[in-house]
Amino acid sequence: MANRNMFVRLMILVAAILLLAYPAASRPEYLKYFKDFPDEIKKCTLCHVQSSGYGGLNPFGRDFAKIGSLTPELMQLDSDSDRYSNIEELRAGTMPGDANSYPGKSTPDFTADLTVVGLLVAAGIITRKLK
Ligand SMILES: [Ca+2]
Repeated sequence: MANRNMFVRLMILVAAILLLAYPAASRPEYLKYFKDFPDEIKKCTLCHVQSSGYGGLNPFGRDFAKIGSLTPELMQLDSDSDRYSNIEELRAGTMPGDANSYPGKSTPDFTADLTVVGLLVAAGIITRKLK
């Protein structure tokens, strides 16, 4: 019985690690618009406030939703008011919806950091339960 409980807990830990380690990806129907741009922009925070894709749209996401496609009008806008047009940012691999990300200064991707923190918390919880 004890071995079975330990096996179940180990499987839960493995599942948690896999879920935390799997990076969130942009939805394919929107990602197709950005296929010719650097990989650095191909994540949920291109259009959303949070890397999970929740939390609403950022300024670029709102402009994209309003216009509906990558039109010349959208490309010439500076959605996040950081003095770089959306097309300059997309070509440079920086985020046109984040004023703290612009050519020459990209924002770090916190997804990897959050994954490590999540793994450490999960390992701590499981270890504590096994004692
Ligand atoms: Ca920006």
